[in-house]
Amino acid sequence: MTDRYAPKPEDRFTFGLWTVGNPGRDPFGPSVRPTQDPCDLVRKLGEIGAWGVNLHDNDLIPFDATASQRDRIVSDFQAACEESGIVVPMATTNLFSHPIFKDGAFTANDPKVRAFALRKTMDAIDLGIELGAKTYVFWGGREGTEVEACRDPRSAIKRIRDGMNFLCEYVKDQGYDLRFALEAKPNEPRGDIYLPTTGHMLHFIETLDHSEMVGVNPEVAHETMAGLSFVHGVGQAMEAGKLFHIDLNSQKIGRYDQDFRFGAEDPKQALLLIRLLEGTGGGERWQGSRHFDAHAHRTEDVEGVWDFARGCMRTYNILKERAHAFDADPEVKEMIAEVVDSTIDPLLKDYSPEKVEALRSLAIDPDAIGATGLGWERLDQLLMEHLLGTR
Ligand code: DIG
Ligand code: MN
Ligand code: MN
Repeated sequence: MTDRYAPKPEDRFTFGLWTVGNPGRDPFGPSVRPTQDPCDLVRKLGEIGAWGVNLHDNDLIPFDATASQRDRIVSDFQAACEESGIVVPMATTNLFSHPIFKDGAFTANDPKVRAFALRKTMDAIDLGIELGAKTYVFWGGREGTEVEACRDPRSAIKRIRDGMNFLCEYVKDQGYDLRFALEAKPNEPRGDIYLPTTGHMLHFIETLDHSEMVGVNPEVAHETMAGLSFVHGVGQAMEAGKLFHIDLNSQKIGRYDQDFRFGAEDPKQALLLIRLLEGTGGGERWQGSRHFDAHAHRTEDVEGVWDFARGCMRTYNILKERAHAFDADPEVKEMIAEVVDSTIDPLLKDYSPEKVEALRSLAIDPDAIGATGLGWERLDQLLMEHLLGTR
């Protein structure tokens, strides 16, 4: 019997090489799993039903590889992707591992570091294009401070803007079909990271020379670390037409960046997010990759990593079924139907002096309205019943 939750290509599930290849190292202990060959990872991703794989430049190409080594690695990787039916929708640059970036990449005080970051990113963009990527992520993991006096935060923002404007021009000059997606995180590995939330990124994007080619890559764990609603952040990005990519995982609030298996800690929030992405509650289905930027616990061996990967995709599809059922529920539809008032609605936008008069003459009884219950407790219980499979 076919498993209705099994991943299909049209689900567009993707994983980073760094996720399923995570060796289980953490700040308090060494790797617990062997380093995996990227081509083996791709073949296994194909086996378990993933659609695509994403990568940082150095997930595939060693930092000190020669040009000929690079070309052979790329050729072997492309062959593995081809034979596995795996695409590469997104690429990004590792601007956080090598010690040169220990005080930032685009924001570093040393112009030589900023120059090196630009050069490395251009090379990594070229690699992403060669592999077929259409989205390029920027996560500024080292763009931040512990010692705040080391640089003016205004200088840091200006340096990031200069770097983004330069790289947008590079992409346009090369004729690449590529969009940028900026990923926010409030802290870790730096004490404080610049542009810490998706909201900060959405504003920053509007200050760029080519803002039309730049969007956001919100991550569940990162917005949650900042104490924010991920659903609201994604909703704002979608409403602005700027949800260019998404990093799915799960997170307990008030912890380090846990990057747990999707839905593991927060199935209700995951269900509410899936309603947005799948459009069950309104709007179109979002067409981007369902990218899992997550990794297995350090307790796991290699087989446990693939249990983790299967779990990410399966949980998504189970919750997708619950989301469809919830938004098809007649009682839910009635409770959340848009309230339309043909007299008042036109008065609420598109100012005119006549509308001022009309608003002031409306008969509104604030006490009567204030005394009316909304019924959201019942609605939230219906969500829980669908989530728990009892309705
Ligand atoms: C961490 O959340 C970051 C890096 O793993 C990568 O640069 C980006 C792409 O998903 N997410
Ligand atoms: Mn991420
Ligand atoms: Mn993370």
